[in-house]
Amino acid sequence: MSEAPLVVVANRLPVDRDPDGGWRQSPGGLVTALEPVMRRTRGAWVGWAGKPGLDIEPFDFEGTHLHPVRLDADEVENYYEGFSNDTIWPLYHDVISAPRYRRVWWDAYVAVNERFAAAAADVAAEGATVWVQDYQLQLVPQLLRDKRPDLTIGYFHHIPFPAYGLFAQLPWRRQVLEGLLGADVIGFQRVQDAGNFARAVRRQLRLDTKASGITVPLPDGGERLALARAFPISIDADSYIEMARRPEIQARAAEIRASLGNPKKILLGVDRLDYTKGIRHRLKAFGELLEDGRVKTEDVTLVQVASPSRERVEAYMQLRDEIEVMVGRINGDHDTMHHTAIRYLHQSFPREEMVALYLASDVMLVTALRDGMNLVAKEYVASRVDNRGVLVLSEFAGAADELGSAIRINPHDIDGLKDAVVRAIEMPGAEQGRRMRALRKRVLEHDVEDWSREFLDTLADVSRARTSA
Ligand code: GDG
Repeated sequence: MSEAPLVVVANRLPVDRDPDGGWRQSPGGLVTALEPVMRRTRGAWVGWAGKPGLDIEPFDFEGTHLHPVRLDADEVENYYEGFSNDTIWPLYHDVISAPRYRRVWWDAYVAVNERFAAAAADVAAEGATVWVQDYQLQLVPQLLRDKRPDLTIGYFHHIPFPAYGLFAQLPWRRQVLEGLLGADVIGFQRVQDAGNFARAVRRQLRLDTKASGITVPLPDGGERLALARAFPISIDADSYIEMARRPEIQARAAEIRASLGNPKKILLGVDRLDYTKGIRHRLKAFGELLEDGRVKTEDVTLVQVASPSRERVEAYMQLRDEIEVMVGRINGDHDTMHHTAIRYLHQSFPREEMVALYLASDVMLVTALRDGMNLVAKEYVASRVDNRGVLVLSEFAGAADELGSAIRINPHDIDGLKDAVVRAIEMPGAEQGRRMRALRKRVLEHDVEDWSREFLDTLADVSRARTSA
């Protein structure tokens, strides 16, 4: 047992198994964001190691104490693939795909959340701060508070929080709200998400909310104040700038362009293969532009990286089939011997290759139907050290609140999307530079370390106010 002053609780541990059986840091943004503070504070991280049925003893990894939580194969199916990814994910993304409400999934979700809460209660020192991450663990804040009232508890929600009319579908809506309200600070990506949460709390639990404060009743008849507000997440901008300046990555960008036959313009989409990302809408718009003759295969290539995701969930299998049929049709109709309309890659690449792709592309297409933030938009902008390139950005992605100099689109409006793509393709260099400089300013001024610092500072303020009250 460790006695950590800061504990992060997330579905996954910040490490992956490497081929020779050791551990290596996983590539995610959250891991990079928290690494410095974890190291400084000798923090602990509670999470699943990614393989079912494994009992792994706690161990130390690069200054962080890792505390694995075991999940059995049926729990991965019911808690993770079921309730998290087939109930909460579609419901919270405005029911783009129909959520499935299954009681066995809920039961597993409760059981697994209890296990995570118990593990966090074990490793946290007296008066420690615990930071719970994301929608797989919405019950953990209150479960943990019940066990350890001495702790300061934060929760960050990486995905959207839906309007009450949709949230109200959830058969366990009350339990979820009560679970989240166990936290002292509940962080969201957008102001709109925090507003939706506060509305749900008022409507469903009849609690008072004022600005971002929510008055939560205590079992002893007293009350405490929880804070629900926006903390937009960001990226480790410096590491993207550093990669984008490396000569070998710039050379790789030129090589990518050449291998596509040096088209005049390259359009790029980078997404997990997920129905929230609007990949079909993007392909439809591009296919119609080719059909209408407004763009030509010789001049313009769309590169679509669709990294494999949640491949055991039915809705994802279906989406993959639909997308691959669309790509096949468009390419069949428009490819020439020397040029392809769409270079489709159902693969994952190293970060360096992603940066080379960002540098090789004239237009980045982010057409999400709903997205908490969308880090790809920020990564593209940070990588464009040459102040060139155009970002086409859906207003339904959280990033739209910050990145006002992007070309804003509504992905449901296919004609509007087509016009935006043409405008991006034709945008003069001077306008690209003006817009890109403004976009970069925002991303560089607010990176992921600012995000974690702001969240943890706010949490510390709330905790001080509570103990001095
Ligand atoms: C959730 C929310 C929110 C993708 N393909 C490859 C690859 N990626 C990387 C990207 C980016 C990350 O994965 C994806 O982040 P996004 O933010 O775009 O989307 P989600 O995965 O849905 O993330 C989202 C986020 O949480 C953080 O709070 O912004 O709204 O849905 O970093 O670059 N990376 C590599 N190879 C790939 O093939 N190396």
